[in-house]
Amino acid sequence: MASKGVPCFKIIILGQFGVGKSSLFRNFIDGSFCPDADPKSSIGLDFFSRLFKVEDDVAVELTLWDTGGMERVSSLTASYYKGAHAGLLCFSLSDKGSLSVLSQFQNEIKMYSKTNTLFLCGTKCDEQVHGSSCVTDEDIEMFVQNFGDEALSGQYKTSNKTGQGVKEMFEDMARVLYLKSKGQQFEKQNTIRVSSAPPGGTRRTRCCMSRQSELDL
Ligand SMILES: Nc1nc2c(ncn2[C@@H]2O[C@H](COP(=O)(O)OP(=O)(O)OP(=O)(O)O)[C@@H](O)[C@H]2O)c(=O)[nH]1
Ligand SMILES: [Mg+2]
Repeated sequence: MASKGVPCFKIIILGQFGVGKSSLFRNFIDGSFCPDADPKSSIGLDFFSRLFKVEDDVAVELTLWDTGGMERVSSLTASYYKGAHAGLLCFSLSDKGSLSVLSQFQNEIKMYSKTNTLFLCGTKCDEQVHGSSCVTDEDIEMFVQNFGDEALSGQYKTSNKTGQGVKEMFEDMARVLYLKSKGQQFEKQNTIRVSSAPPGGTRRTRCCMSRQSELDL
């Protein structure tokens, strides 16, 4: 349920199949990770809201939407995009192809959501190894240049498995959306270059729980 008087922002997750969108969604809900997630098990839109503190006495509500794999059975419906304040473009750091396909979402999100706030998230940084299919910093730089640096309000590197960068990413997105909504300047975060090693070893791998969204928009 939307909290009274609290600024609310709808964020939609976009990206190729298997990059970890639903895992990120699950992480957002309760910090859990399911290594053997069956993508076929989640067909249908889902959303979940959480409060984030952005200033000493100010919190904002982020409502995160996951396609639940709907794009496999139909093109993403306009209702998914409708009213979104931001798009979270996800690619896997271990799959070059998943980065290049992201440009296709740029037009769709502009057309249906009328927002120009986009964030870029490289997932699976725990598995980034040096192989020809892995995404390098140069690949990302080139993508960002072609995409338009000004079009991105933040770039992050995360792992759903270890939890690296996930909490920080959502906190930063909340801050950016809040400042943007007030017409204020903000400093862009770019954690895309941080070391892929998790700071304190691996985090939890508490297994998946299926939780329905509590929000009734
Ligand atoms: N190593 C590693 N595996 C991950 C990570 N995130 C997701 N996975 C695995 O990647 C696979 C796909 O994850 P999903 O979250 O289902 O991906 P998705 O983007 O929602 O996939 P679709 O719904 O089919 O589009 C699962 O086996 C996850 O366990 C991560 O950060 N690290
Ligand atoms: Mg999914």
